[in-house]
Parts: sequence; structure tokens; C-alpha cells
Amino acid sequence: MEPASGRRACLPLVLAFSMGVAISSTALGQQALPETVIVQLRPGSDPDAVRVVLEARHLSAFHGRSSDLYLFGLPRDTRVEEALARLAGRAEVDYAEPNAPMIPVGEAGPGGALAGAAAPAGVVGYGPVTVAVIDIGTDVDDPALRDRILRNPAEVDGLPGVDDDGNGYADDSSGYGYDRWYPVSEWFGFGDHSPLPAEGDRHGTDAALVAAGQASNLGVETALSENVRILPVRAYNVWGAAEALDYAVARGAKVVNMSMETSWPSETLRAALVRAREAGVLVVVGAGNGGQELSEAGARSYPSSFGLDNVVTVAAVDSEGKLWEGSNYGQATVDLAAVGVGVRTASGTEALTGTSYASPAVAFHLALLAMQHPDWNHAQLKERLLANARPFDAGKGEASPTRYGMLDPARTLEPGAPGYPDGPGGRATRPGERDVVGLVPALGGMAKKAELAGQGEDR
Ligand SMILES: [Ca+2]
Repeated sequence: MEPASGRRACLPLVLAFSMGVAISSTALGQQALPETVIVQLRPGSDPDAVRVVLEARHLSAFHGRSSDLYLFGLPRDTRVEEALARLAGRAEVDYAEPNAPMIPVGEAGPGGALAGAAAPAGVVGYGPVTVAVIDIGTDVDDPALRDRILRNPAEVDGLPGVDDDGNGYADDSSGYGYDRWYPVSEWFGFGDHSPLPAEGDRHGTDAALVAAGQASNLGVETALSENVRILPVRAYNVWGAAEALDYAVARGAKVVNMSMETSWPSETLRAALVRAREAGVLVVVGAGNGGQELSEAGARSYPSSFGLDNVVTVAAVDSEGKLWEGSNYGQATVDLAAVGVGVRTASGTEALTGTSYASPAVAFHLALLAMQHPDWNHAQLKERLLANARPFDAGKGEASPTRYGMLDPARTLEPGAPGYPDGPGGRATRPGERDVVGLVPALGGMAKKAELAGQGEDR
């Protein structure tokens, strides 16, 4: 859990300049953007009634699968707490809450050795499977990633500013994005719906590279990673993250990675996670980098602490299988651990450490499982994943830092492994399908992967 850095504080300036918007930094500084509150109205209630109570100047209806959900922009002199107090007990309000920031599960400095393990033989399956990466921005043109991005052909060939495929989102050719001030930015006319990151910010790109199988902490080498499709969606607050979840489900994501967290138990976010569950979608989240126990009595981090059964919470261990000292842990809400120390991606230059990179490793393995078992839902995939976790060293003098242990990649993907049983349509190992899924010989390691990624530029 990293505090907002000086770099983030500079973002308004960066955005204004990068978008060519005619707002000087001074003007933007003086023009304080309004604080916002989320209000779920009871059915049939009039949002204007709430607008009057709050003296709100702006409102937005939720752009996803939820009715009667609105975001109100408050007058400059109204604090969020005061607005929520005004709404307490009103008949038309189901709930009201802050539009809390979602922040990346922070990364720590370099350290640790590269993880490595033999590839399991004969892992074949159908593809592709889509993994949505909800984060603070992803470079969809990264050389090692761009061939793995889920494209939207109608938008790729479409017109700027037009929703060419009629899915409700204009220009979503390579994912979608909600900017830091969304939807306030829409009110002021500088909203940006690209999935791209702020310049120099690699958090989402690196998470996406891990989820795409382009990293050193996965424990397996399989050409099936080419069948993982990454759908990047950018979000910075719970309103944006909730819309991002609905968007990911609508685009057919089977697995979602969120290396993000909020300290606020947002009902808006929880409801979107429940809608993902109804669609059979698993959401993998980092446990957080506070080095704390997440428990009923202790620290909370959401989505982890909601306790939803379609959420998989991941702690970080080093390549020796020892809990990383900065990782949050806890039997109550942390499901398993994966390698998240000294992670190298195919196009990054630094070794990365944090639960941000352990989480997408699990998302990657869930995508491979989903290829093997295309008819499995979130519960079946999760059961197989957790049944094959193995014990590991807590390093804190405690029995077990997670509920189920740590990811065992090869065992999890083994046909007939413990957990939800292979069904008649579950295992996709049949002669002749190698051509269908475009298998190539397993790659030899990170150097080879980087080489391949470089070649990809010419394809
Ligand atoms: Ca569209």
C-alpha cells in the first residue's frame, strides 16, 4: 500500500499538457475539481431530489450494469462527510458513499533471484482466454505485449469518436480507460478513455506482462501463453473500477486481475464484483504490500476483505517459497501466495517485487486452466487452483500465512489433478488440436522470450 507519491501529485499538469488542453497549470490548480459522492437510489426515486439536497452541480449515471446509481459533484465548499450526513436517512437513498481512490498495490525495490521450474509436458487446450487487467494504465504497444492485447476489430478499423461496434464505448479498440478524475473530467471536457498509462508509469504494463505469461515468476514455460488475451482497463477510483469490471465482463473476460486496492469498503465496488460472479468471472487481487495481517480484527484491504467467493487474494513469496516480508497475509482473507519477488518481465529493465506481480501470475495460471476447461465457471476454476496449492514457509513464526498455501503451477495444470474433477468436456487434450490452438515449441527462458518479443515487432 504505497501512499500517493509526488509523481502522482504532478499528474494534473501532465494530463493537461499531454492532451493539449488549453488549461494552464495555474488555472487548473485554482479550478479545484469537485469532490464526489456515489448514491444508490431506491427504484423510482428522482436523482434531481438528491441533487437539490446536495446543491450538486453535476451528476453522472453509472455506465454499466447497475440501475439508479449516480455520482454527484459537490460544490467547492462542501465536504464529502457533510454531503453523506445530509443524505443519511433519506427515503430515496439506498446507500451513499465516497468515490474512494483505488491505488496500485505498491511495488518495492529490486531483490530476490529469478524463479524457474520445468515446464509440465503436454499442456494443451483451446484458446484464447481473455484476462482483463484493471490497473492505472497499460502500454498496449509494448513490444512483448502488443500481440497479446484483445483487439476490437470494428474499432481498430473504425472512426475516431464513434462507437463503431455499438457496445456503448467509443474507440475501445484495445481496451478502455477511466482517468484519474473520471467522471468529473467528463464534466470539464477533458476525459480520456484510452487504457494508456501516465508517462513512465509501468505498474499496469508490468502486471499485464505477467498475466500474459511474459515474465519470470510463472513456474512454467508454455506456448499456450500466446492464447492469453489481455484486455487492459484503466481506473483510479471505485466508480471507475466498478464500470471497468462491468466492461471487462461485457467483453468476455474470464479472469480479471486487479493489482489495486482501496481502504474503503465500497458497496459500489462490491456490487460490481458480485455481478462478475454472476457471470462466472474470477477476480484476482494482490493482498497488498503493508506487511500486515489482513483479518477481522486487523487491517482491511478491498476487494480482498469483502470475502467474496469469486475473488482470489494473492500474497507474495520469493523464489525459495518464503513469504516476502512486505506482503500482507492472513488466513481470513488471503487465499494463496505466488512468486512476487525479483520478477523480470520480457520488456522491463528492473526486477520487480510486490503482490502486484504475484496476483497476475495467478491470473495467468487461471487463464491456462480455463483453456483446459473452457466450460468451467469461477467456482470450478478456483477449486482446482486452491486444491493444488502447497504449504510454504511463513517466515513469521506462524503456522500458515495464507488459507491454502502457495501456487504450485505444474501441479495445478496437471490433467486429473485434485480439486474440481475433469469433466467430459473439460480436458482439451485431443489429437489434431495443436494446429487449432497454434502451439509452438516451448520457449527456453526469458532471453528467448525477449528475443521473440523483439521479432514480434516485425510481424
Ligand atoms: Ca465500441
